[in-house]
Amino acid sequence: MGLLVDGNWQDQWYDTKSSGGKFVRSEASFRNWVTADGSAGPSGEGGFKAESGRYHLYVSYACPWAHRALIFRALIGLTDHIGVSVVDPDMLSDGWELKSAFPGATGDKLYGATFLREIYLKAKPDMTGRVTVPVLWDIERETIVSNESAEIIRMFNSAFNEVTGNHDDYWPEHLRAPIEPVNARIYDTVNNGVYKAGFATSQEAYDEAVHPLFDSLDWIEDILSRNRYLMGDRITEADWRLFTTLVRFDKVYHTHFKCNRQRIVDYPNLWAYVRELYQWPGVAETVNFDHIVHHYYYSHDTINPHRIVPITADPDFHAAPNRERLSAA
Ligand SMILES: N[C@@H](CCC(=O)N[C@@H](CS)C(=O)NCC(=O)O)C(=O)O
Repeated sequence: MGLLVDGNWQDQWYDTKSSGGKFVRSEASFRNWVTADGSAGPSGEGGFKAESGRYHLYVSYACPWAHRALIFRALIGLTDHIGVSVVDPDMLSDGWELKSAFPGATGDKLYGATFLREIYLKAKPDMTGRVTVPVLWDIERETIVSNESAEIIRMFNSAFNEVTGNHDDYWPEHLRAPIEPVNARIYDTVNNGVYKAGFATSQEAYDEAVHPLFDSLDWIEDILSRNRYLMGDRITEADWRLFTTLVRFDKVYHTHFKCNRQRIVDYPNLWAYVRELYQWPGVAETVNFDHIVHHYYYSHDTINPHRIVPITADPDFHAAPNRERLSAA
């Protein structure tokens, strides 16, 4: 695990000393947007027009942020238009590696690179920052469009409509304002909350993360006892953003990150909702539990120094969710 400093790799773990034992996630470095006509998006520069075959995704099946991008690629029908390279599940002293020995890992399909940092350095030779997945790569300009999953899924949601002919909308105009506070709470206390609990190096930092996490799961359980989806009858990006954390929860976060007040299977509505989303067409193919389990337990030796990859429970994600009753007729 490490990061790039002026284009050079430095092997170091997250610094929690300067933050009282708290894990603080860095901002993503590349924030351009693919748009239908190539005009600039809400941040970064223009020149990234939506075209079939022009873009490539670098992902880890283990990573919940990269998983969002894989899900949107599947939902929007982008699989024939945007290729994918899957990194090796283990993230060790060289960071993400593009090896293909682990089943499901593909190596680098574009350049045959060994490490993901080579892709970052191709985009920015003097790069300073973390080498994270997902990465949306522009094959034409040979640069990174974006490494921020929240923005990649919004590009996928609408920029490629003319390319795919798919107009499904998971960020509809009338829900954009009310989605924001839901996304913000879930990001802070759930998606990132599990990491803050897991990577905490002081009791205070752990307590500060784990209680809000379970308060939020209780809050979501209550919403889902009345609503089929977070925003009501309609599935939105808020649900997919939540799903990638929930689907990993019982196998990884519960044990490895000490988020163990309850499991997701202990919440009737959350558990049925995760199954419904898992069974959504195209989604199960984006979930690879071997990568998920191996990555976390093996990569984080600060938390699991002997790198023992445990057996994990096997909840039945294929059981019927029976949530139709919550939809308005
Ligand atoms: N803000 C980013 C976060 C991505 C992220 O932190 N990915 C993790 C994997 S789950 C990573 O690549 N970490 C490597 C590192 O921090 O060095 C996003 O949502 O796209």
